Amino acid sequence: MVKMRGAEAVVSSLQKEGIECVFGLPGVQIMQLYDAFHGQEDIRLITTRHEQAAAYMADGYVRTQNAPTAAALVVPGPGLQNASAGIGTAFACSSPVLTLAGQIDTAVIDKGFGHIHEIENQLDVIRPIVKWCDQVTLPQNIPTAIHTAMTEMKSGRPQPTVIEIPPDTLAAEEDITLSPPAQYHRQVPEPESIIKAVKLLAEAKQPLIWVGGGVLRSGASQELQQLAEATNIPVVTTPEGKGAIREDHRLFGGVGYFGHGPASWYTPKADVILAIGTRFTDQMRGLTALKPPQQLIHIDADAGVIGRNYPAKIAITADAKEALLALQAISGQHHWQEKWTPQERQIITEESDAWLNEHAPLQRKIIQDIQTVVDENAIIVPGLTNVGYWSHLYYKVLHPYCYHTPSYYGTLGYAFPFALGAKLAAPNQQVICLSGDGGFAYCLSELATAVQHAINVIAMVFVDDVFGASNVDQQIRFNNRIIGTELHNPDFVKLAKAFGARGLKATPDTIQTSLNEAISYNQPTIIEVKMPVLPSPARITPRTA
Ligand SMILES: Cc1ncc(C[n+]2csc(CCOP(=O)(O)OP(=O)(O)O)c2C)c(N)n1
Ligand SMILES: [Mg+2]
Repeated sequence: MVKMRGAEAVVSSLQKEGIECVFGLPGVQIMQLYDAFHGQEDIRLITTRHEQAAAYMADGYVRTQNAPTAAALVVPGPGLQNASAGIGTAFACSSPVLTLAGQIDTAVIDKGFGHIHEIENQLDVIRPIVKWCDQVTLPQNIPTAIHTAMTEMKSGRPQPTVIEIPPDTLAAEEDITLSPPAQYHRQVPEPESIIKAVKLLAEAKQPLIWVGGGVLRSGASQELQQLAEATNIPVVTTPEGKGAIREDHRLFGGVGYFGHGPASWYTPKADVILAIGTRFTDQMRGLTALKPPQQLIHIDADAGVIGRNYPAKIAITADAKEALLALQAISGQHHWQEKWTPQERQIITEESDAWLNEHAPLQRKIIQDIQTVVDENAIIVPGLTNVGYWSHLYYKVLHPYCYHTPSYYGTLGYAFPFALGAKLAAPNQQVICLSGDGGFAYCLSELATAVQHAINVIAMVFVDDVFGASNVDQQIRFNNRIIGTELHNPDFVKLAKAFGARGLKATPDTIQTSLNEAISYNQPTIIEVKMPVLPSPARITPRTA
């Protein structure tokens, strides 16, 4: 037990839990905490220009390291509400981000007196987008609260947590005992269901493994690859699952997105599908969606998502890594000849390639040009922009944690700040975000953060002078009645320079040269790419045969 201020207990607890970086924005109720970061060297404190960016950056850091090593720190009321788009994104993406939120003084919480940043029932505002949240009003309870938050994020499905602490609690000095760091708890599968699953797969005519982001969260890429190799079953992924298996692996089938991509050629042919860490969301519409009599073996850390969008013949609530190890352990009891002939797989590749080429040749060229220039382990953050959607289908991810989406949350504006968090987490890897002119503007003030802390991200900003996805929607569904989707843009190169960053102008034809130049700068850089307005995969009806 040591005498310390509540704020010091927070910082010491974060240090013990392995938090390396806190993204915050100061304000009166959290100044005690800001002060407690003074003079210590274990945790880096980065102040952002908007709380949404603090949450996105923490998420970028956490997902890149695949561990809860970053947190966000915000004032109550508007601060937490500003951060909520980022917390919600982390929730959708099963990302364990801790947010520390301020409160007003303990004596006046929920009284409605009108204190600065006051909001009644603050935790109710974020309850739908956190796994766990709590209020701490006694300094001696701070270590347990942080320990509980970290334990929640290291158990079952990892999702964000929030702790709110009033300023008087942060300021008060008490005898405080720190907690030991939280441990990972991985749920093991029930052996019976694993035996049944392996039998069903072995007897299948054309089995398929369908992989979502849960495999990456569980750190199970190697186990996935080993199971695929042991059973000769091809693997397809969601955009969130990209990188779970090398996309040049002989058993990689491709990605599915809104009923497009090679996965949509595989899935209808499969009779048994082993789905891991995924839940067949809306983005799996069209041919990619399962139909009876296809049989689903569904593995997820969250029992609640199993069978939600398609009934599971075999439901396995377990951590992906544990389940994959268990499947592999008994797979040797069966003989696994290749059920998909090389010719059949070749035809799928050719047909899906031809189909994609017909629908998005320019996007394909841009994405392949990016791929040609960047390192194999470059981190790509595709925003909600046309090239970003198509990169789900075209960009070949070769390593885990090198490709990050906002999943079904579809968070416009997350890409640039997320990329800044990713770069801080992996300073030796190239980090490139793909943003639209609309999306980039959400957090363009973070150019200042990038320059201030030398966070050398390359932001490719695709400029079509419209909120493209919505503009194309008006063209297609509303008979070209364009309203409210056109944008007035700054000169992004001058804008970058105004912040002290670098800027380059490019066209789809000069991507390779511009990107090479940007990489050579090793400074925060915007590449402004002039683009035509193009339809997204979501607006293209999936093929019907
Ligand atoms: C927070 C949020 N607000 C609104 C949307 C709806 N939305 C999705 S894409 C899009 C247009 C994006 O425009 P831009 O960033 O310029 O990319 P483009 O489609 O033009 O390539 C909008 C408004 C969203 N996904 N998220
Ligand atoms: Mg645009």
